[in-house]
Amino acid sequence: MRAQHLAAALALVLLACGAAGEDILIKGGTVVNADRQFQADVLIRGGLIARVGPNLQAERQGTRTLSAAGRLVMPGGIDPHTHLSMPFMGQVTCDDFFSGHAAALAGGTTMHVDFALPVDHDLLAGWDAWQRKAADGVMDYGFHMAVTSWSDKVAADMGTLTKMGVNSFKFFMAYKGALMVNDEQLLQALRRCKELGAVPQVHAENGDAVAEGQARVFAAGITGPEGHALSRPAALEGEATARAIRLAQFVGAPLYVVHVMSRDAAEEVARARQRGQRVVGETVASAIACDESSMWDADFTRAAAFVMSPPIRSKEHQAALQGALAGGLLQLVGTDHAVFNSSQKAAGRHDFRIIPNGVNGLEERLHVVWTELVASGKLAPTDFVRVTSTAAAHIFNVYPRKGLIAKGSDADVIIFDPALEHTLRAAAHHSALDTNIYEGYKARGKVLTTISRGRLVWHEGRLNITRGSGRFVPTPTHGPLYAGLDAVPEHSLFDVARYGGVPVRRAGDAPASGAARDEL
Ligand code: URQ
Ligand code: ZN
Ligand code: ZN
Repeated sequence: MRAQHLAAALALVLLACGAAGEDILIKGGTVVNADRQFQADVLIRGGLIARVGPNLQAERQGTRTLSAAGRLVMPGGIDPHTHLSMPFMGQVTCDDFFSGHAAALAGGTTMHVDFALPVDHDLLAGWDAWQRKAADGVMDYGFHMAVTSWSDKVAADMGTLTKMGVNSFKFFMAYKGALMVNDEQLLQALRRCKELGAVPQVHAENGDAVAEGQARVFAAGITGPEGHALSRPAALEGEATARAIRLAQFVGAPLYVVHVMSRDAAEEVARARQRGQRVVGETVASAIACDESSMWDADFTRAAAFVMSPPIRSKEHQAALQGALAGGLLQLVGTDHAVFNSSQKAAGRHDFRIIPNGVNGLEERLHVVWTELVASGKLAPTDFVRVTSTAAAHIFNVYPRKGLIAKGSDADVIIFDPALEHTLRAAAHHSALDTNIYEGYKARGKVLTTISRGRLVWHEGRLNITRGSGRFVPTPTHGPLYAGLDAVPEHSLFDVARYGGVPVRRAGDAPASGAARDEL
């Protein structure tokens, strides 16, 4: 449904039911949290979950009772990785906070964390710009901030932003000449994140090698979307992931690797976790459900729709990522929803290097993850909730307010029919995008009802949303990734104690205290 049609159609139902007025009672379902599933009813009041238990009765006049018999009642999805109204590669992603949220809610996602970009490398100007963009929103959202340069002001502004409710900062190791930072800047930024108790996130691809790969592939006369896949091999993602992980180890900071698209990167995350390093691996829906062959499609529009970075990989990588998720080596699934419509993508009709990078997924994520991983028996429903909601709530420190069906949590709840089959189509989606990389995808399991902050916003195939009813959710620093981390001695990597300690005392050396050593 095109944006103007969406706005017109939805405007009609605006105001239908905005604030969380009436009580909602969900009867007869199976509640699924990340730790267990159980038969229970759920009573919702004033935007919060008031009761969870057997045989609950309506307590007030006008209570809306919904049957969930034979269905699952789960926490609303949390998408940790989106780009709404983002200026990038000379274009602006065509989903704004209104259409993006509409898509999310129709797909059972009730909160997302969007990447704010600095304006002219100014983080606070970026924050202001993103707050303005979000004014059109209709659901809960948080912000990560990207850091694309380094200076004392950037370091200071990171501190300021943590006081305003941002606890995560992203660093691009690719997009040379645009967003990319070098290792020296990355080290400074990692150290600053540690000081602030903030989550450092990396886009891990070797930007210098990618630039060379692009030049070589284009020079070889390969100008189409398939060139995008060829020019950014998985080894360049593996290398940068390993490098970022080791630099985080050197600084003693946790690390969050966004959009893990390959076995190479997943193995680096797994290896770090195996040696006890606090590294989180986030993959995305397109990586576990799509494969690179689509970029070889003879239809440019279809092929270009799949162009994102790091690239969608082969079926082998897809299987490895599904296995890593099922085995707990990767912790959560986002979307990296960054949509450019076919005319925007056509800017790169004869040069894959300028096709704006990004794919859709906000509305499809839960359906795709359920179909690929739960319906196939690779993942239990409780783990589904963990990788699509609870893990993000934990990592970004908003649990148990978010990511849980329990008394006192925000009433972000979905009713899900695990067996209902349906086909994903652009014609039926709520994004402003005119294509859909999941066109024709046969999904198992469907979100029938979405409740956002106690408001019935998606039900029986209809959206009931109010423009401007979105809400910023601050994400406080010093979340679980930092719990107990201060017990690790500051200079743990510089093993100053070995061989009798340092500095070594030699004849003629001036007497010195250990103070400098302790600054290491
Ligand atoms: O790199 C990202 O995460 C942004 C720029 C979205 N685009 C993409 O291709 N991943
Ligand atoms: Zn990225
Ligand atoms: Zn992204």
